[in-house]
Amino acid sequence: MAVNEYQNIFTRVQVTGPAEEGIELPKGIWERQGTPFFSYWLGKIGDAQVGPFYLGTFGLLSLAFGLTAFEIIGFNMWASVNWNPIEFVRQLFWLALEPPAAEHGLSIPPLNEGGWWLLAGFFLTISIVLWWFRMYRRARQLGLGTHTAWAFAAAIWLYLVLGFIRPVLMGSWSEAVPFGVFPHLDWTAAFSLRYGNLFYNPFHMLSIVFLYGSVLLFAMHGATILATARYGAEREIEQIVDRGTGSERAALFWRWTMGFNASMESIHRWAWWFAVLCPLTGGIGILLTGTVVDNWYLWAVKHGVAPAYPAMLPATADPLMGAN
Ligand code: 07D
Repeated sequence: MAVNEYQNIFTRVQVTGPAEEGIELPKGIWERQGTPFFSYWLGKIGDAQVGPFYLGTFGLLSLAFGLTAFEIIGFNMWASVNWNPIEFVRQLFWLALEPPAAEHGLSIPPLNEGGWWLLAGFFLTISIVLWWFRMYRRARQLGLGTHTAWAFAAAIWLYLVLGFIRPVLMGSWSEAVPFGVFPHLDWTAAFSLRYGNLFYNPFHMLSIVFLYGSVLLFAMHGATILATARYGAEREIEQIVDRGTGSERAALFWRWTMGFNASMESIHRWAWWFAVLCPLTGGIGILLTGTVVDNWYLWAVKHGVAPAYPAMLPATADPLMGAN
């Protein structure tokens, strides 16, 4: 094979044959749904076989609750432009379903004053939690470990801190994130400004380390396996114990480049931990904000992380001093 024949960026191999139905399911009320078919273009980025699909009770309920949340959010946004379909599409990215105002605290407000937000959040949370159970149960049913479900749980932790746990600790739903594309970004920027710049929050720092670290590890591992796929290294797991394989060349490449190499097993544990620690540390950072630390910049100055602004201006009198 010429050297450049297997410089694969897109998938070059598509297996065709009878559709694979998967292992037997234990007797239950649900069957796998849908007749499998093959797609050439999906085969370029993944498996060409589409279906069958397992819906199940948790899947069905999760989709139903998720759709309800989606509809509540969508209809509220549409109502906010007087049901004008053109404006709805034109302004879609700017439209929001906002949480209740601060004066409502943690009470249940009227629907149009944040009640819809509370309801949408409630349904969305049920939907996400049901989807978690679906992941867990599908993994168990196939005899897998439950690593995917626990990684998803780490993301759900951050989601719950942002939308539920921290607002409850702060005593107000108004602390939570609005639904909406740009509005949730505005919230993010405003949150950082309100609490003295999130860059100085050490858990935000850690979360970024794991975010960027995940990207780096994914790029290194993906590139390594593509580069050694010509020697069959995508059969990584079988090759863990073998010498003289594609996987061994992959390991040697890194040992020669940086002196140390992950093993074919450990690289996946590196990837899992980096990905999981991103929202885990992030959630801790958000939980501390406003509850334990009110201003991350002043916190950072106090702990010698950031320099204080130099006193450039003459001292000013506080207008409130001596007011009483
Ligand atoms: C958000 C939660 C889990 C999601 C789940 C899915 C649905 C589907 C659909 C109804 C991702 C739920 C499902 C929603 C519903 C329908 C149709 C996971 C999430 C379960 N930051 N920042 C992080 C960087 C700045 C700020 C994390 C970089 C500024 C705030 C991450 C920079 C300001 C928060 C990160 C930067 C600021 C964060 C997110 C650079 C102002 C958070 C990790 C280079 C803009 C969050 C501790 C993640 C956090 C967060 C990166 C800058 C504010 C590491 C690279 C200074 C308020 N920032 N950030 O996995 O955890 O998210 O902070 O400038 O809350 Mg930041």
